[in-house]
Amino acid sequence: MALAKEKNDSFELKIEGMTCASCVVRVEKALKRVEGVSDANDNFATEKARIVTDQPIPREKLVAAVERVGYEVKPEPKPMQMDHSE
Ligand code: 9UX
Repeated sequence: MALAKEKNDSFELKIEGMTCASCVVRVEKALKRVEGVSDANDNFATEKARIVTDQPIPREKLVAAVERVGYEVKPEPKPMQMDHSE
């Protein structure tokens, strides 16, 4: 389940429980400490973290970093699945 990402690629993770500005700071710091992450910008309103990489990073590494500070990464929505819950 490696996230084979190119240099300077960016992508989003949905973070569970990131509900205030201090959460954002904690999660950003945790993500920026992961090897290969060059930048992380979180938004608690959308509960998303935008991560910029400078080398490929396994998704599990990012998930582990988020979990270490007390949050969870939501699973990616299945691409072809219709979702009427919103
Ligand atoms: Mo304040 Mo954010 O306890 O979880 S840091 S809501």
